[in-house]
Amino acid sequence: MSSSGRVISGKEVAQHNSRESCWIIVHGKVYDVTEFLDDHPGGSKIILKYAGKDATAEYDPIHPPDAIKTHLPPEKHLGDVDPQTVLKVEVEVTDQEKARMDRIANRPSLSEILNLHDFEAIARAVMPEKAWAYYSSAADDEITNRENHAAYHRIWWRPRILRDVTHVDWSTTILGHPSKMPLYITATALGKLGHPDGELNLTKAAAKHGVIQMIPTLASCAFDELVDAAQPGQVQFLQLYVNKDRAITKKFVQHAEERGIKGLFITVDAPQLGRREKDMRQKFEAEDPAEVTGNNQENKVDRSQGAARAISSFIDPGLDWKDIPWFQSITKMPLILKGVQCWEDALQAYDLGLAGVVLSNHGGRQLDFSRSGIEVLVEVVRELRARRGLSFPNEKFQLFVDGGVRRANDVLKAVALGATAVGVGRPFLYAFSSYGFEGVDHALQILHDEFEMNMRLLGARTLKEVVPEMVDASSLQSHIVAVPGDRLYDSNYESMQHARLREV
Ligand code: PPY
Repeated sequence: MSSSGRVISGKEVAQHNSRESCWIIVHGKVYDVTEFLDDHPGGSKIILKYAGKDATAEYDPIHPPDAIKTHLPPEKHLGDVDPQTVLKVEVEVTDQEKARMDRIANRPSLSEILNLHDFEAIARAVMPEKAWAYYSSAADDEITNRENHAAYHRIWWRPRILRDVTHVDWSTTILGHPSKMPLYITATALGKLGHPDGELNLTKAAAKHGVIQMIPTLASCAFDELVDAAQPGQVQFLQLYVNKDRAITKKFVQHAEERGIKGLFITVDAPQLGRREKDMRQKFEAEDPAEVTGNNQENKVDRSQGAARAISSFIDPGLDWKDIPWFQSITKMPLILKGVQCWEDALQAYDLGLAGVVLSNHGGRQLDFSRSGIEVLVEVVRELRARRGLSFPNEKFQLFVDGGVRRANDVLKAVALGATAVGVGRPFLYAFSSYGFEGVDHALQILHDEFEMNMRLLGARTLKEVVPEMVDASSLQSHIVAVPGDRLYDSNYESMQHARLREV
């Protein structure tokens, strides 16, 4: 792509280190970003920090690999840098960073990690603060985020006894494709914030355990890299953020179909990004203190920008039901709406001939006080049965749930209530952020073991025997019942913080 194929010395690049002339190096290529500075969704300041230098390490986790190629005209691609001559960016290792390195060295061995909560506790201790803030943050007061998990506490089992459970099998099919468990790895953005291999960790672990990975639009790894890394026959889905420029979306969707993606999950709950204050505060506190004093409020700091908001401007808030036929005209992949939150919308999706819906509130990251997916599931099953005579799980119109799942026990409750499968997101992020591929591998093994035990204790030999009669969900819609607290979950929950006085 470099316009000239020219080799440029690091010394020459280093001279272009100002707002007037700003060159940066990413993956050995030199780019002139001077005219792009004010258009950068993350602000100009961060680019200027790397002006004249190699920005690869900062760039990688938060940009899709082809972002520069897409956004910078070819004439701004100046050529290749001579690797011998690149100035190393001196990164000061703070005491805080040293302490984090110590914590990484002192991680427990994987054999001491007994459940998915454990990964979260370790991830919180070892991840860079910004990355932790981005992954863990949720909307407003994070009520929905916590409710997603708490809702499972209002469902209790009615197990059956004296059934021969020597052999138990919790495998299933999702959109017609085999899955070893009734769960899939749902889409979560910016995997390289947590680990240098990003979403590749998930691709590899999904292959090993026979589960399906949903590739996110905003993966840190390139889409093709994730597809190329799949084993022959490995099934992958794609999550789609719809671009304001429909030509871009069309190209992406059709490319995905050509590459063998087996289901398109269109995100419908994020016309605007939710307000994730943990993420926002991180960014805010990382700014130059001189600019955020009470005396200098000329809005030099854009307080609205967490990591996520910075890159969300391409998403189309104009997406509408009337776009659905267009999607149906550009692809034969099954279409699923991800982020449905009431039966009326689920019914409309069914009537339009879609393949299913994900009952989800985006991990509590969008509208606070949205109900949990598992609560919405009950009303969707009830109304679609009453109005269209459907029974669930249903091959033709599949219901998925995500949010708050930490144990196979949670997953099986959703299956009993009619879900085909459940999406799990953050726990896998925490698993690879703390232990890379082996972490995700271990997380899936834990879930495997939990499924085996729970199936036996429930008296269910296959998922067909995990039926509505096996659960008491009569309190699910009541938001005030007292149940024992989940200490593991609660102790991982990091309270939001108020704004703080400056240190004097
Ligand atoms: C999220 O953060 O909740 C996402 O879905 C990913 C994302 C990241 C950045 C912009 C928009 C969405």
